Amino acid sequence: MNKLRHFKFLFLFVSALCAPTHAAERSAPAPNFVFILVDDMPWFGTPVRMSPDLPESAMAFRHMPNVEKLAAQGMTFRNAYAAAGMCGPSRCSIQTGMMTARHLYSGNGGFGEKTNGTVQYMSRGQDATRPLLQPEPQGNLRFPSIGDLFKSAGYATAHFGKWHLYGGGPAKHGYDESDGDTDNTSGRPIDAATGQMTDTSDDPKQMFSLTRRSIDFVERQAKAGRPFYLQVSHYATHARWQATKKTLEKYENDPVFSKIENRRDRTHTMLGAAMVEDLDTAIGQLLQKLDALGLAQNTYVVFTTDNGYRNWNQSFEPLRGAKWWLWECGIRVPLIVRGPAVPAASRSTVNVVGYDFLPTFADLAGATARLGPNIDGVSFKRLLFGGSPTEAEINRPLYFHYPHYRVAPPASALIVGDTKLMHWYEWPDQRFVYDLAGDLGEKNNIATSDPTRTAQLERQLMDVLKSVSAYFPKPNPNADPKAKRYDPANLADQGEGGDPEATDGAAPSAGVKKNGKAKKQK
Ligand SMILES: [Ca+2]
Repeated sequence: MNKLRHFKFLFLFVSALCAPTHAAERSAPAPNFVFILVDDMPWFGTPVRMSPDLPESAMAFRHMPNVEKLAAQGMTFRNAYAAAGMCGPSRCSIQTGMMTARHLYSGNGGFGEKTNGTVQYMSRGQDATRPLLQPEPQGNLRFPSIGDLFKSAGYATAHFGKWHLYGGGPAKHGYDESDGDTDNTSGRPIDAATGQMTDTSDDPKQMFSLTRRSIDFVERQAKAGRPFYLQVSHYATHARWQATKKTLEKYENDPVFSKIENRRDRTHTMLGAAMVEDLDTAIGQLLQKLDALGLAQNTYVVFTTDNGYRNWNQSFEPLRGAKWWLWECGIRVPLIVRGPAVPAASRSTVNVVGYDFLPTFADLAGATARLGPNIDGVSFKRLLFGGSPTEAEINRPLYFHYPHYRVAPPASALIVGDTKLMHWYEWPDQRFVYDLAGDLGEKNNIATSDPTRTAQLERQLMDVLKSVSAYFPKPNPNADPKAKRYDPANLADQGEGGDPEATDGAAPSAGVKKNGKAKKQK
C-alpha cells in the first residue's frame, strides 16, 4: 500500500502542476503523431534516468540534449516494456496492439508469405536433438496496423526507415509514404568508391537522410493543413554501428572510456556514444521543424525502442540478460512521450507495453471506434494526461511469449505490478519469480516464498497463452539427454550469449561473451 500511496502522491503532485485542460482538448484539432522508434537501445541507453533514483538507469557519458529536452517537456516512463526481446515480434506488437502469443509473428523476419498462421515443428539440423521441438518461427504482418487505423481516420501516414515486418512493406499496411519493404540490411551505407560498408559516414545508419524525408513529409502536411501520423524508424542503434567522423572525434579523448580495459570494447563503446549523439542531432532537426511550423503544441512525440540491449555503462549493469531474452535487459526499454496535455517533466511508474501504443494513439486521436478486434493493449492516455493510476492499471498483467530457440531458449513471462514470473519450457516443473521492486536485476528467485501466489501466476500465464492459441514448444522424443540446457538459476549462464547479428566483428557489449558460432536464423 505504501507503493500505491507513492503513485498517488506522484500523480496528484504532477496533476496539480499541470492540470489537463479537457475543454480545450475537446475543441482542439486532430493531433499529429511522430513516433520515433530506435532500434536495440538499452533501458539505460540515454542520458535521461528512466528511474530518477538510479544513476544506472541512464548513460551519463552519452550526449542526447534533444532527448533530454523531450523528457523535460513530457513524461518519462520507468516501467515501459517492449513486447518482445527482438525486433520483428516487438514491432508487430506495436503495429497490431497484440501480444506476441496472439499475432504469432515470432520469427525475426524473413519468413515471407509462407507464414500464414499454420505451423510446423522443426526437427532437423541443430533442432534434431534439442530438449524441445520448436514451432517454425512466423514472420509476416497479417493484422491491421497503426497505419491502417490512421489512414482510415483521414490522416496522412508515413513510415521512414526500418520496417522489418514484411507483409508487402509499409505501403500495404496503411502508410501513404515509406522507404519500402526495408530491413536491417537497408540501413548500412556503402562507400561508393570501395563498395564496402563505411565505418564513418555523413549519413550514419541513414539517420540524417530518413530525417530529411520525414521533415519533407511534415512540411507538406503542414502546408495542406492535414493531420499526420509519422513513424521515424531509425536503423540506429542496431548492430554495425556507425557515426560521423566529426562526432566520433569528440569522444576519443573522453576519460570515461579509459575504464574499459579491452581496447576493442573501448573503441566500440565510443562509437556507440558518437552514434547516439548523431541520432540525437537528427531527432533535434525534426523537433526543430515541428517548432518552426508551429506544430509542436498539437503533436505527440514518442521516443522509444523495439527491444533492449546490453551495453557497457560505467561499470553498472542494472539488468539481467540482453537482447533476445525475456529478462529485463531484453524487454525493459526507454519511453518518453511529449504532447498536448502531457505534463512537463512528469514521470510514470505504471507498467506499459509496446502493444499499448495502438490503442493509446487511437484514444488520443478520438479514433477508438476504428480499432480492430482482439487488441491486447490498453490506452494509457489517462496516465499521460497526469491521471492517478488505478489499482487495476498498476496491476495489469503483461504477457510475453517466445516459443523458439534464438540465442535464448523458449520462454514466456508474466508481469503483474512488481512481480514477474518466468516460464522456461526446458524446465517446465520449476518456477522462477522475481520482485522487480527490490530486485531489478532478477537475481533472487522468490518462487517458494509464496507458493500459492506462484501457482496462481503460472496458471494465469498458461491459461491466457492457451486462450489466444499461442504456439508452444513440445518435448523432443529424440532429445540428447546430454545436451546442455540453459540454467536460469545460474546467474553466470548466458546461454548461447552474444548478438549473432553483430557480424562486423565489434564486441557486442561488456558482460556478454562474444560468440561467432550462433547460427544466424533467417
Ligand atoms: Ca531491435
